[in-house]
Amino acid sequence: MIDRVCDLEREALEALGEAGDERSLEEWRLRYLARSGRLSMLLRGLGDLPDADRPAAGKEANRVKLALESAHAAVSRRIETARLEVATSIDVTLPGRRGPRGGLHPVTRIVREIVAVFGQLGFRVSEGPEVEFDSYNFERLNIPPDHPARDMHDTYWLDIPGRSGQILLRTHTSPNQIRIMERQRPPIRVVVPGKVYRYEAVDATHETMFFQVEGLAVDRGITMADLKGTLATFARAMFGSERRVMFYSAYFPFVEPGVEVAIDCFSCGGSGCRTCKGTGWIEIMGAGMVHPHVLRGVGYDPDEYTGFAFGLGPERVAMLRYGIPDIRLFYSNDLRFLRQFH
Ligand code: 2NM
Repeated sequence: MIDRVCDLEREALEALGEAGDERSLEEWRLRYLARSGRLSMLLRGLGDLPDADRPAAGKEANRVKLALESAHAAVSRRIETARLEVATSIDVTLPGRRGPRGGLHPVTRIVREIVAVFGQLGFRVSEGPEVEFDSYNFERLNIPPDHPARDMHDTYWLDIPGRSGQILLRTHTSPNQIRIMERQRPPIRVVVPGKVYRYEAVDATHETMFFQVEGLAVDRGITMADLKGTLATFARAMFGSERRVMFYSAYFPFVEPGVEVAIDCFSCGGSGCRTCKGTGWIEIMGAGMVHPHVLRGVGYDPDEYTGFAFGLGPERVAMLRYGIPDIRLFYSNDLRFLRQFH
């Protein structure tokens, strides 16, 4: 028995030399010293010894137990001291590592820039709900249920019991212009940025969610000349003070007359290139004089008040300005793309 206890002591002390950290030290303790460890197992055999041998064996076992315990304590202190030395050797006065810094999305930047330009021209900003009534999105914008213009807006309808075909994701921000006109009397000068939704096939120039910035000015005596002056000023602020601006006839149900606005190509100066598809002109927005039906619908007398409205796509502006070939890049969350605009 005494030999076996001494053998165990030798083995345990040798194994302890290998314990270099808290975890291996604890493994050592469980193996040799714990209640179910090797030493306890040996001591359980004491009772089977002849009476004469028991005291000496017990004494030896106790000595080994104390020796292992104090060896354990010594190694434990050594490990703890080493750990503290590492901790206190950290120079807390060193500058910290910087975390990655975020940046504004390119579309957010363009939206803010557009809004800022109109802000300088006296326009306020308003944001409205993305979930809308059919009446605000279509009917009150002079787009009745059977109107062919509804085909231009493939709509996401919300599936709400008892309200089928009434609630949708707005296909343009214009319903908010209706809300604004309903709430207040002219003079109105407002720009409305926000997300819009269209249920359509996604490709390089079409997404199902994208942004619009629309705007509206209503007052006594507003004419097409105000529209032209305001939008030409905007176009030159966004694309260069030397831009030529062209207005040509176009159809939108909520305006009459309606126009499209183009600038001479800032890439080739008008001689024709990829950016302007060889035409020398780049279409940047739609606009028009607010339709009398729309004005009457919000309680304005079209003989007293007139107004112009416009709309443009910030993704398209960003694509033109930065030469981005595919609208899907904006919404794919690829940091290699997005980081270029920080
Ligand atoms: C466009 C083009 C032309 C427009 C009209 C209105 C409202 F509500 F006043 F009637 N809001 N926006 C409008 C007019 C939008 O986007 C291409």
